[in-house]
Amino acid sequence: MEKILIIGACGQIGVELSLALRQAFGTSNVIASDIRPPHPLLGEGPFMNLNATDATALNEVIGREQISQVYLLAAVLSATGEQNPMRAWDINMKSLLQLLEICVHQKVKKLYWPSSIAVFGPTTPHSDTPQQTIVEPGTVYGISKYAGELWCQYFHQRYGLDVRSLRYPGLISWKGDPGGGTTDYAVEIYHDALKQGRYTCFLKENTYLPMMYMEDAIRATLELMEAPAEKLSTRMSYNLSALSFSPKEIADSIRKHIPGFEISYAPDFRQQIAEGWPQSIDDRLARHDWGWKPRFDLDAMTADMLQHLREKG
Ligand code: AKB
Repeated sequence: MEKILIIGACGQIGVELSLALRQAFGTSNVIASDIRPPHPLLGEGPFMNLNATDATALNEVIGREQISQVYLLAAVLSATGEQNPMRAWDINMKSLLQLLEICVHQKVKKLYWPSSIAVFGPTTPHSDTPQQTIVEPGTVYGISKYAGELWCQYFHQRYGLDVRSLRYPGLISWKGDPGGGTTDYAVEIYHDALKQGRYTCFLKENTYLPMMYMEDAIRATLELMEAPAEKLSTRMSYNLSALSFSPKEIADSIRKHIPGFEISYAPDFRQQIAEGWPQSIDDRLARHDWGWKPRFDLDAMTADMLQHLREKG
């Protein structure tokens, strides 16, 4: 029987991943944790307040609860990270490095840690970015993610730790709220379209970025974690792809449901971050190794987002 700990369960990925893991493994076997109070959608399942950088508390919980799988989702994202780079580095790296050691020491069976397209930078080929290519990240978030990937690979090679990882593109969801990312516009736009019929975007209209609907991202995570270890040919992080669109294209997609929707553009510091990232991703390795295939295209995602946000009110 698996016993699972999710660290950072109240964030954009954490909420939905917690619900999916509870469905798959049983509510009582999945402990959600966060430094924040429990998210309302997490309901009645086990929850504890945990600081991702508190090694003593993590070690104690993992030992006491006999945790077999850990998902570390707590992180400072790209835009917030640039406001205070040292804090972002400290939180992102400390939480991972301490946990890698604890997982080895406590014989945790599997560790999941997300990476991001932010590992790539301005010198990376921008279109169909390969799994292995020039990697010179331009944000502290990207630097911490790339360093983290290398540490994950090191712990796998040196200690045999079964650590798995995905390079998420921008994630779009209606349940959990995004926080501090450069791709967050693609969530805000749906909220503002419904509430105000207009949106001011902090990126330019033709800024293409890789994106993915959360339902696909959660399925990818569960599929990677269930894949037989011998199928995984990298212990860095897998490129993962679904969509690539610009603010103008998402606005056009929204207009199919809200004809009068208006978008204007007021690019800020996040434009430079976005311009350093890939526009589309080559994820053939993930498709080959563990059968990854996305389901949502832009219009299917828009229809689903607007329907759920309308129902939510
Ligand atoms: C961000 O924009 O920082 C994140 C990411 C792409 O990892 N959504």
